[in-house]
This record gives sequence, C-alpha cells and structure tokens, in this order.
Amino acid sequence: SDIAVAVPARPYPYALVPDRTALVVIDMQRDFIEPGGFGDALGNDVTRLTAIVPAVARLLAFARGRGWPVIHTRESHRPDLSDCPPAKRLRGNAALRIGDEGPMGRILVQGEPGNAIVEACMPLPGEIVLDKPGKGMFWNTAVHDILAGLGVSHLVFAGVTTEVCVQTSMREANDRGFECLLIEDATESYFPQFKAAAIEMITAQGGIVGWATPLATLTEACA
Ligand code: TIU
Repeated sequence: SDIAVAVPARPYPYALVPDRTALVVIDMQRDFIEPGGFGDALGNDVTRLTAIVPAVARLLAFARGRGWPVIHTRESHRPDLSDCPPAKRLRGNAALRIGDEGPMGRILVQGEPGNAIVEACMPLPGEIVLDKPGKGMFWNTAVHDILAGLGVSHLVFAGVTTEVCVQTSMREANDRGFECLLIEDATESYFPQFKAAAIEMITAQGGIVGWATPLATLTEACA
C-alpha cells in the first residue's frame, strides 16, 4: 500500500512508505573498516568506522524484520581493473594502490578478503549485493533497474563513508526521484567534521538531498 508513516527527522518529518522502502547499506567492507585495507592505505585512521558496525547490524535486523528489500554495496573492481580508471588508481600517490597486494589481499578487488563485508553486517541469502566501481551506487551498475523492478520509491541509507560513497549515492538517488532518509548513527566518516557537514548539506534548504534521523527514531516511528 501507499500508506505513509511520519518519521521525525531533519529538516521535517519524513513520510516513509513501508511497502515501497528498501534499505541501502553502503560499503561496510573490511577494506574501509579494518586496518590494512583501502581506507588505511589512503592514510586514514579506520577505528572511527568500527564504532558504527553494531548500529548498522541493528538497522539490518530492523529492515529484515519489516520485510524490506536490502541492498548491500561494495566498492570493488574486477581483477583485471578494466573498470578502474587510471585517474582513480593513481590518485593519492599511496604506497598501496587499488589492485596491489595488501595484508587482506588485493586492494579493492572483487573476491579478495578485504573486499568482503564485515561479519556483523553480512548479507543474507536473497539480499542484493551490488559491486560498484565508483563512489556512487548508480554509475556502471544495474541498481536503478533493480529498484524499479521492486517498486521501491523510498530509500533508507546507512554505511561508509558519509561524505564520500553515502553522500554521492544519496545525491544521485535524489536526482533519480527517490525519497531518501539517512540514518545518522549508522553512517560514519574518517573525519567527524565531514560527517556533520554532510548531514547539514543533505538536510539544508528544506531537505535539498533528503532527510536524516537516528535509528531509534525510525524504529519508534514504525513500532
Ligand atoms: N575514502 C573514503 O572516504 N571513502 C571511499 O573511498 N569509499 C567509500 O566511501 N565507500
């Protein structure tokens, strides 16, 4: 049905339509969350990101309990790197680049240990696992067609990092006509000020990109 639930949110209540909602969990991969992966190779302290793993797991349990479709994305490249532009591979002048052998296998390459989603957020059979070569989830993927096929118009977002892959995905989802809600305590950045700024940018100007709210507010509104 099209019956909506009003979820208290920034900048004003989000009209969630449970029957048309999917959860999108962005890039909860070892490559970003554990030492020795891509995030670490770029010079980041990855410990901030581990802190949100339990909240993302609780959000997954909530969405599964409601029967929402769940989409897990992974930032990843084919082993031959044919889907990795040189501009991306060479960026940052890092000691370990995309495709190089690191402590968790080849950095950001499909099928390598580091590319796996962290244990607590592991996809269940039947859930959609989407490999994406970009920061955003739409570029070079089938996700728009998948969401259209599911009849989804509302997207609840979580994952890492807030101002990079989450924000890029949410901005493009907004352009494509989806009503987007970001779960504030189920997303994180290597830079706390960038997380705060991304949420401000998303919700400013009357929700120019969408809405944001804590997990408990979502679950209480749907109870
Ligand atoms: N570097 C950084 O903050 N993020 C990424 O490269 N990818 C994602 O956000 N997934």
